[in-house]
Amino acid sequence: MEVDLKEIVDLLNNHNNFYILTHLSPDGDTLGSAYALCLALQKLNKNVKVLCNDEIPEKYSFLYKDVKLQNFKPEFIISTDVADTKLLGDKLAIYSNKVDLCIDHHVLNSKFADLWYIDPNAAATCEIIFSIINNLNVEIDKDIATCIYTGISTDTGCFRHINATSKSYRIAAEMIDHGADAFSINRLMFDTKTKAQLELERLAIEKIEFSFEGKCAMIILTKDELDKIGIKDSDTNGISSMPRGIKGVLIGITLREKEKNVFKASVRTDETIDASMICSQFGGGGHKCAAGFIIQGCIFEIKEKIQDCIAKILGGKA
Ligand SMILES: [Mn+2]
Repeated sequence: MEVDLKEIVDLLNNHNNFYILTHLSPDGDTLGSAYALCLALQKLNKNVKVLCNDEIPEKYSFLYKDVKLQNFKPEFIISTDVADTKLLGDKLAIYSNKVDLCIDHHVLNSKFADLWYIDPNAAATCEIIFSIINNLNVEIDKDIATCIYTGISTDTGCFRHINATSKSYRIAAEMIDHGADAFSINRLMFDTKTKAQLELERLAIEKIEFSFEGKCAMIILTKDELDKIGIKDSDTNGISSMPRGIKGVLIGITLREKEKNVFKASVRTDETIDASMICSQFGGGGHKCAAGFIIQGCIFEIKEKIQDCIAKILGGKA
């Protein structure tokens, strides 16, 4: 059942022990949302714990440095920025049918929870969390502001993606007023890379393939190649936007082999093409210009399937 902000506030006020679930391969928005809400609820003297299937990459550690670690039995389970139970991962799968409230901004949210609040117009789930915290009458301090700013900035690609609205900027500006250090956050999120990430970029440039008269660019990276660089999977997200950034490219795709014959695809598109529609045909989803899916099989067949799908959109032959 759909709920509004007022109902969410009542639910939060009327419970005391919360788990907040985040999605696989956690990003700034799922973590920023979860920890902002966690900090706000802890200010109201509630017990809160944030859970993630995967180890949280070191670069996000500033988000939770002041979160209190508490042990308790959950009575109310929330998910933030999770579009489907598949994205909870194996370890959190036990909560799949136990989520009480889902807070999200993905258009194709599968409405798996008992209650949900989904706003596809929000650039980041953190924008929704901002409204919730305001309605809870919790004062936004530096730590909460840092979490909310990080989620909005990362989900908008530092305010450059099509989803960034004047509201995104306004909330971000307010977070800066509350102490969020925009310079340091953005430097860490966008302008800091490891040597392994640089090696990955070098490899990605070498392996880029163009098709459909330069309108499609695809990068396929095998597990062997990624292992050779010694890069952690959580550090590979940065290259997803690379193919789409090339002049004339309308659809950019990166395929990374996570385990033998299992590929994670990231699709980035021009605003005239719906990336989430492409990905939904392969059982995935996401946003209009940025989406993804997981696909299993021989890489040549996978490539062919993807190209057939793209041929329908761009017309012509690969
Ligand atoms: Mn998000």
